[in-house]
This record gives sequence, C-alpha cells and structure tokens, in this order.
Amino acid sequence: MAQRSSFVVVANRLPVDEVTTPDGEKQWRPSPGGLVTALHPVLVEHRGTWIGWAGGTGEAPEPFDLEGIHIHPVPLSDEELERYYEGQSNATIWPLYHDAVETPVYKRRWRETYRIVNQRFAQAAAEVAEEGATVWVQDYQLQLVPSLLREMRPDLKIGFFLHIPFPPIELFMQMPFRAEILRGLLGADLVGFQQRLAAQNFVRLARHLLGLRYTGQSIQVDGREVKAGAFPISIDTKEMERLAADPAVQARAKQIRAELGDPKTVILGVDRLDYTKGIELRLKAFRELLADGKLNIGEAVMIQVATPSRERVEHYQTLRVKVEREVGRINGEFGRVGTPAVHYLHQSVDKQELAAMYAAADVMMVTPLRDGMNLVAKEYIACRGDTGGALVLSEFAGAATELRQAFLCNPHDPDGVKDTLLRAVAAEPAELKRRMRVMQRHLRTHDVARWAHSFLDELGVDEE
Ligand code: GDG
Repeated sequence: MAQRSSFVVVANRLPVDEVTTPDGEKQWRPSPGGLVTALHPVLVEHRGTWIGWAGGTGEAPEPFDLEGIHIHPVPLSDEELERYYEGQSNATIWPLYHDAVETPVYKRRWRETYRIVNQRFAQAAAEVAEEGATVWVQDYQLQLVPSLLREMRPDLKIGFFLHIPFPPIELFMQMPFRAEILRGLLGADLVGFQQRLAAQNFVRLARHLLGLRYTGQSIQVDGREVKAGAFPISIDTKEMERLAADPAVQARAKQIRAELGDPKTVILGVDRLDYTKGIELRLKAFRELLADGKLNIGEAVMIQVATPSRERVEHYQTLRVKVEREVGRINGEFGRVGTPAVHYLHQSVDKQELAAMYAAADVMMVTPLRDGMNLVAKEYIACRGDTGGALVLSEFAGAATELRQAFLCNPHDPDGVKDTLLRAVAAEPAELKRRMRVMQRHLRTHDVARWAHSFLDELGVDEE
C-alpha cells in the first residue's frame, strides 16, 4: 500500500531527473525549478507526496523518497506520451490557450487518451491522500483531475493552478470537449490563475457554458463554492540574487562580454523554443534595425538561447526551421568573419551560465505573443544587482502586469518593437537603474514562496 500524505502535489512532471553516476549507477537527482523550491518546505512539513511522470515510457519506477519528499511516479506508454502529452496537451490545449497563435489540432483519440491519463493521475492521488488531505493539481495537462478526484474522494481539499493563460470564452468554445474540461476544473475548491483577467474568463465561461451562478469570483456548483483567483507566480528572488552575485558568475559575465568583442550593447533572449515566445519577431526587429543602420554590427550583438522543447510536435519542428533560417539570414547579411550578429544556442545552458548571461546583457528581450507569466523576465531583473540594464517586455506576458517599469511593447507591431528596443538601447544609465530598482523591490517581496503561501492560504491550508 502506498505511503499516505496530508499534502499531495499532482503535476505532469516529477521534480526529479535520472542521472548516471561516473561508475555507471543510475540515481535520481532533484531537478531544480521554481515550483519545487516553493513547495519544498510545505511538502517536507507535511511529509508530502509529489505525483507525476518520471520521464521515461513503460513501467514507472517504484515510489521513493528524495530530500524529504515522497516521489510517486505515474507510468506513461509511448502511445500515451504521443496522444496525451504531445497531442492533446501540446498541440490542442497549449495553442488554444495562447490565443490560438498557432492553429490548435483537435483529435478524438488524443482526448480519449487525455481522459485515461488524467484518470490515472487522479487514481494515484486518491490512493496516497490521507483523510481530509490537501491535493494541489498543477497545469493544463491535468484539467480533468480535480473532478475525477472529487468523485472518488469527496473528503479532500482540492486546489488547481493553471500556469498558462486561460482564454476568453470565444476561443475556449472551439474545444470539442469544452464542457468536460470546465467541469473537470470545477471539481476543485480553488482554481488559481496567473492573471485577474484569466480568472474572469473562467467564471464567465462557467455561466455561459453551464449556466452556473457566481458572485464575485465564487461560482456555485452543486451546492459547493468554487473560488477562482489570481495568484501571479514568481521566482526564488533571493536565490537568484545570490547566484548572480557569486564572484565566479560575475567573472563569467565579464568573460562573455570579452568573448563577444566587448560590444557596446549585448541583447539577450532566453526561451524554450516555442512559438508563443515571439523569438522570430525579435530576430526580425534586430535584423531590420541593422539594415536601417540604427544598430551597427560590432557595437550591438544578440545572444539567443532557444532551449530544445517538444521536438516531436510538428509546430515546434516548423518553428525551429523558421528561427534558424532567420538567424542564418541575419548572420549571412550582417556578420563578419569572427563577428556574427546573432549568437544562437539551441541547447540548454546550466543555471550559472544563464545567470552570467543575464548579468552580461544590457538589454533583455522578452517578447511573447502570449505568456501566462514569464519567469525569464523576473530572473533577469533579480540578476542585475545595481548595474541597471533594460527589460523589453511584451504587454502580452503576465509579467507585464507587475513589471510596469519595463520597456513595454506590443509584439504584434514590428515598428513598435523596433522603437522600444532602440529606446532601451539609448536609455540613460541613471534611468535604467531607477526602473530596475523599483522592479527589484517588487520581486523581493513578491517571490515564489509568497505565491505558494497565498494560494494555500486561500485554499484554507494551515502552514507554519
Ligand atoms: C510556463 C508558462 C509561466 C530556459 N532555458 C534554460 C532555462 N530556462 C528556464 C528559465 C525559466 C524557465 O526555464 C522558463 O520559464 P518561463 O516562465 O519563462 O516559461 P515556460 O517554460 O513557458 O513556463 C509561463 C511558467 O510556466 C511558470 O508558471 O511563467 O508563462 O508558459 O526559469 O530560466 N534554465 C536553464 N537553462 C536553460 O537553457 N538552466
């Protein structure tokens, strides 16, 4: 029988990676991430369990303990990975919830598998949760879990948090099994979103699609109250500041600038290679500014880190071709021997290197067409110390609601993006420092721990 817990997190992915040690032994290692950092203390305090997929296909590893957390793997077959994860989650729901910036693909067999896999996650949670326990379900891959779990275990307190945007009614209505998804979410006691607007979309949808009544952000469902609310996620600000201040990271930042030929302006982009992130439009803006002579090669250089992501999904394969063609075009037209205009890394870099890049960059370009929050924007700010630096930020990133001192732009307007980038490049150091200080102060109080506490507090979970 599974070990039982009073606090259970259910997420598509477990916060662990399997690594092979030098002597060939396989071991689990925590995979660092904001979510696990925020939830770690709560999980440890409640001898909590994290339910999720371990990464491979076929039989799941046996449950195990790691750094005070009970890890409970859920299996996925190759076919389930393709249909539930790559299909329904990442080719249907992901694009639909991001304003359909790519056309969502709807397939019956994908949603059937999505149901089956959601049922499996719900079953696992029902088995490990103690009487009256709190279960916190994460993100768009598991939207049916709250109601499936409530059917099996009405005694539980269930929270759900959506990390990505929640679309307006007109868009959501495209989805073939829309009512089932909505009912799935309504199985929770509290449904959290990144933005107030998303929470509003949700309560209005409940009325529109199911005729449910709501007062404020509270929906009446079968004699229960389901609360919706905005809980903007954040980063471990202190840890990020500490990392960036590390002398080795600072030295590496200097070295990066030197390797780039000590240009006047280093422009940086860091994203998963995803079509929502606006990587192409950012490259294009840079190319046009070079062509117009408003930026000059040697003086301005761009680094784009595009971490490989969802590589078997067609939209992502097409995007990679487009981005790499644009990089090739810019370097072909404007680069010189030994001085490329864009340094493009289609690889994951380690967190020290990432912090050094943030510390080295004069301008950070975060230009998503739509983004739930965008943690890269927040990480950049935390890494700047008192050195200023400019954040160019899309109005369509959740982070734009909080980071009002960024250089905000509309990513759908190429001239606007170019003008904003130029303003950021030309801004006075004193102004940049002033803007940065305001945003840094905000992030020190609004960190990821505060995010987790405010959600759990609203859900009515007692914490130390
Ligand atoms: C989803 C929502 C929401 C990226 N490349 C490397 C690397 N990263 C890290 C960044 C950052 C994270 O990945 C990306 O987070 P984002 O928030 O920017 O974007 P998504 O992955 O789309 O996340 C988003 C988030 O969930 C949380 O709710 O903000 O809106 O879409 O932490 O630093 N880290 C390292 N090497 C890389 O190459 N070490």
